Amino acid sequence: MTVTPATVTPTTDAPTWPEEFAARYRELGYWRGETFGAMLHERAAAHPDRIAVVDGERRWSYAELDRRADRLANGFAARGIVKGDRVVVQLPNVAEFFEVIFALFRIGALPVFALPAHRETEIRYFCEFTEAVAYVVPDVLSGFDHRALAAKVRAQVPTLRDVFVVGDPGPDPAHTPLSDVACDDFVPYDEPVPSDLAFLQLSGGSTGVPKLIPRTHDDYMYSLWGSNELCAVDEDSVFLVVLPAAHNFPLSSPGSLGVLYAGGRVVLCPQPDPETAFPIIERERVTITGLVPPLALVWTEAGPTARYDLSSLDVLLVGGAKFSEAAARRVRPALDCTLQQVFGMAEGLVNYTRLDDPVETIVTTQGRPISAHDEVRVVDDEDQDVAPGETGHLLTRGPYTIRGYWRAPEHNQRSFTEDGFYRTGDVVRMTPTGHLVVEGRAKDQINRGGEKVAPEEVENVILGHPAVHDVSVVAVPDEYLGERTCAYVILRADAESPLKPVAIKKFVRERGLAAYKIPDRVEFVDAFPQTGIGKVSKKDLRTTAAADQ
Ligand code: OOB
Repeated sequence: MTVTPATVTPTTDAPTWPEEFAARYRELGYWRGETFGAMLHERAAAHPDRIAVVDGERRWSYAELDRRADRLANGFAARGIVKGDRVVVQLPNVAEFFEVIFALFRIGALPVFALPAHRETEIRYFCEFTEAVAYVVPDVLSGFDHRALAAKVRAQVPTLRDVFVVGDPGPDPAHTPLSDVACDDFVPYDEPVPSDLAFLQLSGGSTGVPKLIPRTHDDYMYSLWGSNELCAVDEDSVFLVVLPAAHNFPLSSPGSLGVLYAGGRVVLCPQPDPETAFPIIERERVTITGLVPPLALVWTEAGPTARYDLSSLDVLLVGGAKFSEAAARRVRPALDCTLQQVFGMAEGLVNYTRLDDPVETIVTTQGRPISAHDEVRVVDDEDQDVAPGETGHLLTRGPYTIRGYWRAPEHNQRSFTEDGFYRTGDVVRMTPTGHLVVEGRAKDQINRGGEKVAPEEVENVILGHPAVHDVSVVAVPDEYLGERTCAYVILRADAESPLKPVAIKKFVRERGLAAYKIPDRVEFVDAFPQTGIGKVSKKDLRTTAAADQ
């Protein structure tokens, strides 16, 4: 009997690559037909004793990680979690993060990658929207009790059957310690195929609620080994996870998953400050890591006087937000390593400066795409290509860029062209060598040092305040973070005055929004500047906000 190779698994949840593109990406060897579950099995078979994950004093070999993922996969399957189910995973940089996601990958359930900073509003939305069957949390993190949050969300979301806690599950009988889930007996499950979805990543977002990004085993795996080639990652690489492990940058550019693909070692860093990270770099002989620009600034300041041996560090990736040329120039003198700028997005496209690019290119551009088959267009407002070197909107499609968000058909019409290009919302220009320089942004998003804030999401929360008539949230330039947030608020005529800015901040916090979304500044105004057609002019508000600093 001949078995036809699996094509792209059709799903009604999200548009996928047309078959001719999928066939091309396979023929070109980009999609190798691997799944994450099988990949880890293979690495464990090839080099069982090599260390895969280091978390403090814990050192898991590839065999150990593989065994743990297997046992947990059995446990999840025994609890009725099946292929295609969604599981919200909100874990900090701990070894269990990998155990959990590989177990889910194995049974084909989709991790939904929440960040540790997310609070009730976001988590409830992820659980409700994805109809998640389980939620994986730490016990207490930075003084915040995630079990209490889980109990609240579980009471509100009927699909949510299980809460798994890494650490102490607390008194709630509905919470199961993760350590009790694993089981040795094989429980049969339906395994995913390479064209299946592997997980849902979060978009930075420019809308009222974050969009979910469906990534397949095939496409994501390509972004990993494609990145590995450009970042010189191999089995001797030691990657330090400094940023939150679930974010696309530290996960895949080349990130922890890229390094595991290569058979290297992943070291978890619990906090991003130099006092925490530098001794770990020394002890573990870390060779490569990734930072957002504000952290890169802190590290370069601390580097020259550090009491630790950082000489093992070869490559420092910086991305997530624009890294200024002046700061970029300081990296090598301060840390004695090669800077690699990375301009990526959870939707797909990732650009890197090449390790052997001239220094001027490394410090003045945000790199060029991973793949010769990443199609990149720079267009004007009418989607017409601009002249070479001119600035315009970046559109892209390719072997690891999604063709649509998950369950968002209307939004997809706006975010993708008819022929499948993703509208990144970034304003760029391309140099003669094909490198991109990020010049700005057309999307209504604030980039707070790499953390993305959708003004509309914050505005919707503030509008819920009984004293607020209207609100507009904009970016204010900031030397350290690049941008901070400022909320302009018009109070109701009958509002009890005076209301203090702190009352608005407190309200946003109490509504359960991640701390990085709480406005840094709140200004009360009588009216908003308007555009010619009577819409709020965010451009004018941004100018006012910048001038008023
Ligand atoms: C990364 O991913 P997201 O999904 O959090 O954010 C993507 C957006 C981009 O569209 C762009 O607006 C901005 O973040 N961005 C940059 C940048 N890197 C990302 N803007 C200017 N310069 C850069 N170097 O942020 C992300 C994903 C994978 C790798 C690296 C970053």
